[in-house]
Amino acid sequence: MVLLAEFCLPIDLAQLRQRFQADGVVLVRGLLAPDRVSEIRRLAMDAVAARQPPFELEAELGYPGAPASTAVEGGGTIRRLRNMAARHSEFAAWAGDQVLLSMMSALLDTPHITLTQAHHNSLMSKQPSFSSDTRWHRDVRYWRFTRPELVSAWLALGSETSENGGLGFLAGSHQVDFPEDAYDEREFLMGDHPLAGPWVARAVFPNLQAGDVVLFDARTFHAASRNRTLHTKYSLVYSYHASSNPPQAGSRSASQEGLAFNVKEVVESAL
Ligand SMILES: O=C(O)CCC(=O)C(=O)O
Repeated sequence: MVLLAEFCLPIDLAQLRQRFQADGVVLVRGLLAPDRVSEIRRLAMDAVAARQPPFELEAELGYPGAPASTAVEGGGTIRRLRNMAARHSEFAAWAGDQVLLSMMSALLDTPHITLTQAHHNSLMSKQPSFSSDTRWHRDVRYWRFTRPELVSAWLALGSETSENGGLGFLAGSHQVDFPEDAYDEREFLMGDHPLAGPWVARAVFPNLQAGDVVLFDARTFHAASRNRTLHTKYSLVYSYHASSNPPQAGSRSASQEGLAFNVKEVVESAL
């Protein structure tokens, strides 16, 4: 069975970088302390319940399992809240967490990194009854940066499994170019394509606990099913890029200014 490379505190950044370069995905266990995770989860649940914009509805995206339109039962189900880092100091603190930023800096190979606000800066709320299946895709399919080099940090705010729609990954797929006919009309990778099939057969769906973080390259294929439990799954996902890798002018990726960090300064001020 294929497993993701796992790390725990204190992180060996050289090892982390080596495994990340090879697999395009690594798992860090227990990165965020339980009290901070609980507070983020509480605030996130309040924000979903209060339907604070901006957000995206399941029905707007229309993935398999989503309500057919916003007018039918469940049509108002929120899939994700956007612009999380700007919503509350707790969310901002996680975006600027010095351990997280140190890892990002090692993976992106620069102390000057930027958190996008145009894409994954989201609270994913996968709700029972009306959530959907997200088929195999890589995030750079939708994003337009000078180079396709971004890293996402997926923070579990509770338990994540295949049952409640936890993410699965194709480790090593960040280095693979599949032919055009391996994708369907919505640009999802088709698991029954002869070149994609062997990759999908080796998919890894890690079980996560609150405070675990998956770091994955924006080129790494990932997927998730709908939530088949009775409880909403909450996850907070942020994506970072080197500040020297700006979004392409005029693209959606450039629609909002990112939040820039100098990781050396962040680490020094935490000492
Ligand atoms: O939670 C999911 O269904 C998948 C989320 C995801 O992969 C994405 O938004 O890019």
